[in-house]
Amino acid sequence: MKLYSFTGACALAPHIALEWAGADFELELIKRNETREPAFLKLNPIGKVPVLILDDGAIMTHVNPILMWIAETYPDARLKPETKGPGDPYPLRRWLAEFNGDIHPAFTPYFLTFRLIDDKDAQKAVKVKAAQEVDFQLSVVERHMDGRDWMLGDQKSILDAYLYVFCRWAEFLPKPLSEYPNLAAFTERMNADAGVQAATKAQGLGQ
Ligand SMILES: N[C@@H](CCC(=O)N[C@@H](CS)C(=O)NCC(=O)O)C(=O)O
Repeated sequence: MKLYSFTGACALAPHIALEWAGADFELELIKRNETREPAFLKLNPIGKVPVLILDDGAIMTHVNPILMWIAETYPDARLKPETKGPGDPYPLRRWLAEFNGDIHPAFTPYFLTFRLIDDKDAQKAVKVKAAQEVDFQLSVVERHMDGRDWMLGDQKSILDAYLYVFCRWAEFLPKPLSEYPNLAAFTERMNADAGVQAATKAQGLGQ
């Protein structure tokens, strides 16, 4: 099995989940601009990591289905609560949707402003607005984490791997992570985790 990522990208979330699962996998660390090269576009036509190539050659893309696949393939790692009925577990599904559909895209205009507009002053203005939107979205998670160690309470799950990526990205924004005390404490907990340490080291990231 092979996971494609570039340093610090959202693919760090499935990378951490694979570590937590004890999966046998290989990391293919590429450069961000390689995601638009023809060879990569054959794997994922939208030019984005993560891409997970399974041992039978099947290709999986997008953070959420990859995270769910890991949690379901390695049930002993208990990376998601048991499914007891239709739509269950709702909190997991709700937060996966919010992370991938709202918080993750809120960062994009901040980091990839050059894709939206050429003018440098306009880029600065877009970044100000984008940072405000990230703050609005992250504050929801900050309030949710009040009194919780992990997104789902006391059980670590695939959501925590994804949230950790946002906390790392937030360090690049004007409002320091220390102004989100619950998220800062969560980041410290994650930094102390062996699986997180293995993934960040493999991606060439410091802590
Ligand atoms: N909806 C996609 C979003 C993935 C995504 O935004 N990937 C970013 C890294 S965090 C990427 O590869 N960007 C490369 C680019 O846009 O050039 C998913 O869930 O995987």
